[in-house]
Amino acid sequence: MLEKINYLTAGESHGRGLLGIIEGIPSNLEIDENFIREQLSRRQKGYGRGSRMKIESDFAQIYSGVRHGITIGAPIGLIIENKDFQNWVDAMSVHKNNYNHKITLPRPGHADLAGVLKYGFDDIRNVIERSSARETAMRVAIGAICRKFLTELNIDICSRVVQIFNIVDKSQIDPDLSYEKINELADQSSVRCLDKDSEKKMIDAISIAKKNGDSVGGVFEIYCKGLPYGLGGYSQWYQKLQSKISETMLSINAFKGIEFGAGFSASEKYGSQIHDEITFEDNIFHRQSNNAGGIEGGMSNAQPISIRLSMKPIPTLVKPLKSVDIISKSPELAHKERTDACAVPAASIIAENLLSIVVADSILSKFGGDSLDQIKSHMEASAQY
Ligand code: EPS
Repeated sequence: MLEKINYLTAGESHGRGLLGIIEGIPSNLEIDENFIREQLSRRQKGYGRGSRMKIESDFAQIYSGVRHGITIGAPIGLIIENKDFQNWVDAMSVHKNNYNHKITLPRPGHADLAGVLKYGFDDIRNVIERSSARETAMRVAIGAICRKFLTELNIDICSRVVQIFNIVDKSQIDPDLSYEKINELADQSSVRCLDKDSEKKMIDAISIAKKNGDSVGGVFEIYCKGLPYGLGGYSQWYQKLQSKISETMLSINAFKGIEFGAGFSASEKYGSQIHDEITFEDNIFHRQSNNAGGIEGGMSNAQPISIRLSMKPIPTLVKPLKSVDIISKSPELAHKERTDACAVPAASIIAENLLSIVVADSILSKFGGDSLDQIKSHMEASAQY
C-alpha cells in the first residue's frame, strides 16, 4: 500500500493507447520525455520478444503536470500511443460496429477463463486486451518519473538476469562495479546476463522454446542502493517495506515469486550463519554481509536492497495446450495469439522502474516535503551514519 504516491493506468493492448496519471511527485524535478523514453526502450528489448515490439517504438507524451521541463506538483498525465492500433481499428473500436469475431478458447495460465466468468463475457478478447503485459509500458513510464526523482537523491537501481529456463548464471557481481556499469553491461546482453557462457546457453534455450512454439521463464536480481535507515516501518503491517515492494513486484504479469537477500536459502541455515553482524568504525555502522537484503524489521537498514524475482513462462503458446470452448464446452486447443517466447529481460526493466515507485513513495512518507529541495534538506537534516 503506497502512502504518498497515487497512480493509475488505463488502456487496452491493441486499443488507441495507454493512459497514466501519477500524483505525489514533488515540484521542481527536472523531467523530460527522453528520460522516460530510455526506460521504455529498454523494456522493449531482449531476445525472445515477439514481433509486436518491432511495430512499437514506445514514447510517453507528457500531457500535464510538467512545465518547461520541470514538475509543478500537479498530477502528471501521460499517453503512449499504440502504433498497432491501426491494424485493430474495427476489432478495438469503442463504437458499435459489425465486427463479430469472438475468441472463445481460453489459454491455460492466462487471465482468460477466470476473466470471462468474472465479467460475464462471451468473448475472451475483452479479457486479453487489458490483462496483456502491454500495460506495463505505462507503468514503466510512471516508474521512470520516480526513478528520476531518486537519481536526484543519489539512489540507484540496477538488475541482471540470472536464470532462463534451467540455465543458471551463478557468477557473483564484481563489487567494484557501479550500478550504472552493471546496467550498461546487462543492457549490452540480449538476455541481460553478465556471464558470457550462461548468456549463450540462455539464448539457445529461448531459441529451442521458440522453435517448438513454446515459452520459457526465468529469474533476475534487482538491487537498490543509497537508501537511508528507516524507510518503511515495523509498527503496522502496511508500513513494512518488504510488503510494499512485494505487492508491487508481484503485480507484474507472470511474476510468481520474490526473495529478499538470502531468501529461501536462509531456511536451511542457523541464525548465527545468516544474520549480518554489526560493527562501528569511522563513526558509521557497518555490516559484514547483506543476507537480509537491506531490510530488517520491515525497514531499510542502509544496506543495498537485494531482491530475486521469478517469472513463469508466458502462457500464450504458439503450440497451444488443451482447453475447452467457453460457448460449446467442447474440447479444443487454446487460442493462439502473437506472443513472446521469453520476456524475462524486459521484466527486469519493468521491475527496476516499479521498484522506483515504491522507494520514492517511502522516501516521501518518511521525509515529507512538497518540492525537491525541501525533501533533499529534510533528508540531509536527518542523515545518521
Ligand atoms: C506486450 C505486448 C503484447 C505481447 C506481450 C507483451 O503484444 P501483442 O499481444 O500485440 O503481441 O507481446 O504480452 C503477452 C505476451 C501477454 O501474454 O500478455 C508488451 O508491450 O510488453
